[in-house]
Amino acid sequence: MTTKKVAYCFAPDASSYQLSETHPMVPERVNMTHELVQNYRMFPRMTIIKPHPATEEQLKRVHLPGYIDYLKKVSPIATLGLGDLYPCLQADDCPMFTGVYDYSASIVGASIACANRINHGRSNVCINWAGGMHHAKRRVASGFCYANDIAAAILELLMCHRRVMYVDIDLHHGDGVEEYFYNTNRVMTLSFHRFGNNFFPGTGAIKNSGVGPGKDYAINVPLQKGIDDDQYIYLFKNILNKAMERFQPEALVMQMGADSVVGDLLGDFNLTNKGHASCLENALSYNLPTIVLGGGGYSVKNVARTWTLETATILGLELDNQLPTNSYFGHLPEDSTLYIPPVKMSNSNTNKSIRKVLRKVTEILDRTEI
Ligand code: ZL4
Ligand code: CA
Ligand code: ZN
Repeated sequence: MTTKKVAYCFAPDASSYQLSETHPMVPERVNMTHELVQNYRMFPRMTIIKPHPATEEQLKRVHLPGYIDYLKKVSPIATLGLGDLYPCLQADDCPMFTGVYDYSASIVGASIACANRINHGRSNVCINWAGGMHHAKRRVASGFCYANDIAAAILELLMCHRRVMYVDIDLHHGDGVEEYFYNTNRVMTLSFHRFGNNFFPGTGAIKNSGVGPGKDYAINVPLQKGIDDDQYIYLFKNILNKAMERFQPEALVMQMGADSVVGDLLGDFNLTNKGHASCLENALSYNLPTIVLGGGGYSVKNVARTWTLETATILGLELDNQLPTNSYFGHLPEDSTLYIPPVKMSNSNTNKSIRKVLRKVTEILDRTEI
């Protein structure tokens, strides 16, 4: 593998907030990742960037002005976990909290900074682990996401790139990003997700594949609980390969939500962090300018393990399974290692159902034209 010029965007302010005392989304997981990446001695191998928060004007490119004005107005006075009565914010999932505007602006600012590095050719790969807020919509917060940093970064990339590929391996459907680009053929969205039985957000059926000029440019891969590394990687490689062949993108955005890894508090996949990282490795092998973003992930130590491993994957490094000394992990044996093994659990995906999904998705991609 040729070594890539890698930039690592880190906005300390994005990870210092709490959505509520008991919310499963814990921004601190990005600090945990940061410390592991540092203690594995990866910082000297990348350009470390401290991004600026997005401006109001930048936020309003992807959101309704009134929604951004509201976030800004309520932000300083909102109490932790209270004041979630506004219809733009969906109660328990997206509570109003002190600093919600600054939190959102710093995440979006970091993803835009990644896009700018790519646009100027200063980096081949740019990382923002605080990013990946794929559910946020133009006029509403959804699923723990207040501002859509991904749409903002893609818009920025579109200024310098004819076609942008978006790949989302978060456990959940990337509905927000899909919606922004549903009717354009300049962005292909490809999401792998848990689907069915009203699993959040409920969208992402194979047949919903875009409209107008965007028809056959929104690709959805619905999966069931218990999917293992072999099945997931098989689908990922085959579908991405076909999508790349048909779409010929000039830039790539990866949403690396770690709630698709085994043991997640809100998830029930059986994907190891090595399996998750091998999807990234495969995507990077296309040698496109790439933005790598975070996303979901609710068993926080596993999130830090996964994104640390993936930072190393981007750098082409092999990491020791023994975690370096750090302030978050204790000394128990199960707390001291990097790699997350699979568990014994029922798998509702059969090899037959996996082949069927591949066949149906391939039928759509066979119609995609550039
Ligand atoms: C919680 O414990 O399925 C929120 C959310 C807050 C703290 C205390 C309040 C308890 C699980 C989830 C009541 C919680 C009720 N607290 C939440 C339809 C729902 C309405 C809200 O990874 N209730 C909504 C959103 C999903 C729904 C997933 C994934 C984001 C991403 C990218 C977003 N919403 C049912 C749930 C808790 C909570 C415990 C929760 N919410 C689990 N799944 C959801 O894709 C970042
Ligand atoms: Ca997904
Ligand atoms: Zn998720």
